[in-house]
Amino acid sequence: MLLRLVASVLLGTACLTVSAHDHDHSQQNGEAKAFDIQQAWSRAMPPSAPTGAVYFVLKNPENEADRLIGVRTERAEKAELHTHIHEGEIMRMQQVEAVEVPASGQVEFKPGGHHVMLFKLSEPLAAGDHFPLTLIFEKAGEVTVDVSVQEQAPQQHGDSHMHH
Ligand SMILES: [Cu+2]
Repeated sequence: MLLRLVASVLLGTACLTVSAHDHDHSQQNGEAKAFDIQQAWSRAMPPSAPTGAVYFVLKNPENEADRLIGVRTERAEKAELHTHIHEGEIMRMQQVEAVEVPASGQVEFKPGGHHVMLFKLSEPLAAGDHFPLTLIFEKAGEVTVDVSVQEQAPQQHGDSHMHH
């Protein structure tokens, strides 16, 4: 079961990489375009939980790779970029310094993969809440998104990988 999850996460990444290159946005102007951050959500947690996780989809409109190098939010004392790595059949979380977003590509932050980890929450993450999260990119600078706290992952268009 665990192996199946790992396999589907890897496949998911491969699919995204391929589909990102299907679109040919031949932009000629040199103006900076805003980073597109979609479906920012955080899983609702019991009031006793000291930590939380935030997920989203990063879409890079530029013909140049960028890197997400930091995060911060008023909702938590500390926010870190995390990913999951597998050691044999075990998956565990690890902090990463940066996450590369390919030129005209996208990176999905989702359960079992990349996520933003929140430590020392100022308030519990209750379903229906919203809070701002600022993402810091090496080239694009800072982008603040509204995170929606919900019980379930948002429905993703065309996502056929279901996890239980
Ligand atoms: Cu984590």
